[in-house]
Amino acid sequence: MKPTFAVVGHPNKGKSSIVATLAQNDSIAISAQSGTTRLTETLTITVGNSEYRLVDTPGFQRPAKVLHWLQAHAESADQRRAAVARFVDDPQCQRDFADEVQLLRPIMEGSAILYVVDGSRPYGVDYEAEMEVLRWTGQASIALINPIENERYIDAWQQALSQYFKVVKVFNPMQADFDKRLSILETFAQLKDEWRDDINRLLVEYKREVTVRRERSVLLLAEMLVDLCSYQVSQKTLSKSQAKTLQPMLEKRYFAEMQRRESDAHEALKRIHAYHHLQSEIGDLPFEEDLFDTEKWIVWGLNRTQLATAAAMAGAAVGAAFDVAMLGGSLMLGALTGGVVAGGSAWLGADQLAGFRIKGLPLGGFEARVGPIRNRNFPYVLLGRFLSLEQTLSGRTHAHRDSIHIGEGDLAGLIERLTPAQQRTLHTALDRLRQQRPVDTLSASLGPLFAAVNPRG
Ligand SMILES: Nc1nc2c(ncn2[C@@H]2O[C@H](COP(=O)(O)OP(=O)(O)OP(=O)(O)O)[C@@H](O)[C@H]2O)c(=O)[nH]1
Ligand SMILES: [Mg+2]
Repeated sequence: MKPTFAVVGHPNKGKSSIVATLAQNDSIAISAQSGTTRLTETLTITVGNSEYRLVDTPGFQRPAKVLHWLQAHAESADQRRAAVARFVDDPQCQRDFADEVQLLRPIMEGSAILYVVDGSRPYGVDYEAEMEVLRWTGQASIALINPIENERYIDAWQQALSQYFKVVKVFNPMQADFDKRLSILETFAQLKDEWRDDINRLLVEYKREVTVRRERSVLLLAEMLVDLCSYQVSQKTLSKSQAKTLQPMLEKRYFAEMQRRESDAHEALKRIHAYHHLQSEIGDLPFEEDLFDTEKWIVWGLNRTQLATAAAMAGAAVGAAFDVAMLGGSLMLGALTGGVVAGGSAWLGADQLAGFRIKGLPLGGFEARVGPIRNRNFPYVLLGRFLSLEQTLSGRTHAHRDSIHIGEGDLAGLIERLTPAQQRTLHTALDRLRQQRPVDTLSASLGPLFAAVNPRG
């Protein structure tokens, strides 16, 4: 049998939340309503070439009565496991104690027990009946204290639980980061000797998966940047005036398509992080409100000073706006004062944001064209928005059911965490993208940013 763990306990104590977090599965039913899980559900968690199973179960409803039934069917300790087996198979019990039958069956079939309690509520004797019932199964077990609201009663719980369970751990499914999830799995490896190798292999696979996910995310971001920085729409017309009238329509199409492509990339990033139901909301790419007001872009991208530094590091066309020599050895973003950079929107490329052009065609007729955006900040805006989502996703567990707002990140702060050489590579790559020049170091230059967002993966 593969390693299998049944998560059991009182109703509404975060059993399903723990399953969702460990399985990285955001489709498991979780709610504030007690009795949300009514039927046992077995999830197979595949990581690389390894797998294990988690069983989500309904909570104990009437443990004292169940214990009473069991006591009436076992005279001595050697008969206890058989009594639980009878209980699970008994049609009358299946009717009277549907939840307990559901939760005990997988345990009788070989699942180890993860017993969950709430560390923010006091311990009480009424828990003893369910712990006793679990003990009667004779199955390997550990206890998890979930500090739902606070950690006030953790000590009392630890005292009580250690009477029944060899291992007692605190585990908060809403906050568990990668390391915490891994350390819980390590604990599972102690439960049964026969599962140890499987679980150790799983731990290795988990670490490998982090690398794979990161590579996929970097590639996705690189593809989106190339796509959106080079995107253009065009239409042929017979006359020049006809081409002119097309401008608003083409721009609308252009911006809508850019928005859609960016959103597709964000959805793909969610899927890489194993989110399939997560709703997110982000401000539109600030295109249409006021095309010349690139100040709005600074929310996600860089401010003018930071852009100037970036341009200087990339060895870009800086002469018109300021003297490279003034930058001296300062490589850090924000080292300049805003006043250094004159030039304004022309330098930023803001005055031809959408780049509408009409071109005469060699064989007659005209072509109206919108795009690509040549604004210096544009790739940074896309980058900042994508990394902001990455940051939100990697700092979250699959036990949350609320939607997310992709807020302004701190792109400049992230870039500052890179080495000067990495910064230079990044700025050079993004500047080349903006200029429609080929970049073969794009993925390599983006990778370090993901490490800056999340050093542990
Ligand atoms: N703040 C906080 N809320 C939690 C935590 N764990 C669970 N919850 C919330 O507690 C409620 C119950 O969580 P579930 O995971 O559905 O609990 P359950 O034990 O599976 O409940 P049943 O299926 O009804 O037995 C949900 O509203 C969760 O969001 C936690 O660690 N912190
Ligand atoms: Mg549940």
